[in-house]
Amino acid sequence: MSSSSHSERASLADALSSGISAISQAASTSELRSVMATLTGKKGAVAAVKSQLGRLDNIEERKALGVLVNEAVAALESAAESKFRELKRAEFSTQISAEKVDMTELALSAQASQRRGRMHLVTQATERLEDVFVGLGFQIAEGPEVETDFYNFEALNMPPSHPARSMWDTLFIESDVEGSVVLRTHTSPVQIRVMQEWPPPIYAVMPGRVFRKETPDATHMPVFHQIEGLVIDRGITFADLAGTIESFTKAFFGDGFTSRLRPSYFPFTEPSAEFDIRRPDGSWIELGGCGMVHPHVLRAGGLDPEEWSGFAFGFGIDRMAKERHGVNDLRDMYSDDIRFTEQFS
Ligand code: FA5
Repeated sequence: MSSSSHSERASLADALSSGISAISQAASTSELRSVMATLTGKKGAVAAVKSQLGRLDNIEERKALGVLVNEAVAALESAAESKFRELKRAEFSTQISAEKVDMTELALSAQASQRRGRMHLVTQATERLEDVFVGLGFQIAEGPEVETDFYNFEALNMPPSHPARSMWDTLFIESDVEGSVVLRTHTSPVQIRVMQEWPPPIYAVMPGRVFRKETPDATHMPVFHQIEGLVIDRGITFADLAGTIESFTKAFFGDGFTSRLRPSYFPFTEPSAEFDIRRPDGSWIELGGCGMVHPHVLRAGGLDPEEWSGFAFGFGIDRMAKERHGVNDLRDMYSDDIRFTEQFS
């Protein structure tokens, strides 16, 4: 072995040991990358040894040193690889703990910053009404809010130009045939839809939103809610209607309340009545209309009036909620102020 080969081997051994120690001291993956770039780069210690290779005259020595250089590079790379894995694992767990979310803290801060919502009085009343009627053996049905003139008026025994149509201040929807599509003014059109779809006997209630061209005041809203009731069976009489309304009054308002029916007029019922309830203090309030289903309406629903008879009713849910909770003004229920709703849940 020549002296020059000896010194190359020595500097290669130095380069290897100082490289291994630099690798083991790297504190992060990025530091390791720059250590490796220096060690194995063009100006690095390994490259310096490599550049000496050409100067060796003895071809055998050159080969042998070449093998040593390759081994040194492989040793550096494998040391770097295992160090890289070690550093990566450490960095990953640091990152995980930095990003860890404390769910208890999150829940507490959500509780502090968010207030719980409350169900609207009308929703509460509707759900309670449904419960009461389901308890009395009724099923629940729904119909569309945008209705045709046929269902809202005509099928309810109000042909075009019938004066009773003016009982409801109607909001019309633009349509091909002027006046043929309306925002339903009451839930009574659902009576027809149910009769057309369900085979009798029918015991159904139909809650929903209705629309009228009205100026809001303490007892009127342009958008409000009704619940329609329909009973169709054989041999149904006015006494069944009165009995049902009385049972409902007690179940919904309480035992201290009672009901009465006053003669009235609706084109779709005959006879017709207004339904009032008496508060425990003796005062009366009007809640809705009712009556025996008119034969024309039974026919429009596809039923034979000789075989089937029935009664129907329609109450204002907003007014019932107002009454049940002692609210003075319907408009307060639509103020969207949580402090108002919170008082009633
Ligand atoms: C009707 O709408 C009939 N369809 C009721 C009916 C059904 C009669 C079945 C016979 C058989 P009326 O227009 O009176 O009737 O309204 C019924 C109830 O809705 C009223 O008694 C009242 O409680 C409520 N109501 C009416 N207008 C308003 C309004 N603008 N704001 C809030 N509630 C209202």
